[in-house]
Amino acid sequence: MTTGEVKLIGAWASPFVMRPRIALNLKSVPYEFLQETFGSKSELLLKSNPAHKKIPVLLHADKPVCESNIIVEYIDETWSSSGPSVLPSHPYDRAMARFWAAYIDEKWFVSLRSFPKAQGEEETKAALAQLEEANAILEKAFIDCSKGKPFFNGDNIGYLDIALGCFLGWLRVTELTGGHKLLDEAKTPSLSKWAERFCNDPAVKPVMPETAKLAEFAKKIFAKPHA
Ligand SMILES: N[C@@H](CCC(=O)N[C@@H](CS)C(=O)NCC(=O)O)C(=O)O
Repeated sequence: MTTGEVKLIGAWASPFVMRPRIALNLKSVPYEFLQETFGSKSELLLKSNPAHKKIPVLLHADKPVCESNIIVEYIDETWSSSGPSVLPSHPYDRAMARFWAAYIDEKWFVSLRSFPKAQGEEETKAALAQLEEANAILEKAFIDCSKGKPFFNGDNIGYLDIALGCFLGWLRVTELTGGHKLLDEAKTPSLSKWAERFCNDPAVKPVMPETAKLAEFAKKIFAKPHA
């Protein structure tokens, strides 16, 4: 195992921060969790990620690595001999995992985020339809990638499981506050069962926020004018 002190700049409620936390758990890498305070940015964060000024940032022997999916890849490569592989071993499967991870951030998450912003019946219906379409696309991606196994990555959770699963806490909060089922077992049965398995994984459970706690936090941050 590569030595060097590992620190993670982040925040408990951030889905993007969950990604490296899960990867570090999978690889059994101990780390110091440096939590940012909501609404302000520490000097260390600004210095470590001057391009985006966003969390997460991994500090490995004081060298920063930014962008959650890039950090997950870095963790997989750096601690390659420890724990299961996070990225698939075949180049085609790796390309597919990266493709779908980009789809999740650029399309699926954008649809999820637009749901609470929708105003009135028409907009809510349109947002719901958009998210349902993205869910159906991911249901098919799950069937293709998992090849009958429990996770996108096969027998163990991996890159794509982490890329999507990190949003499940916020998805539940959005369901709770919006009063709509957003991951429907009748419409996306494989994805719904996968979500349950993912949340119960020992690498995920300790970092997945409780829905009630996250909902309370959401109330606080979205009540602020510029949240
Ligand atoms: N693409 C980035 C997104 C990171 C991100 O949006 N982080 C949020 C917290 S969940 C953040 O730092 N927001 C502060 C800001 O936008 O200034 C990644 O994957 O790491």
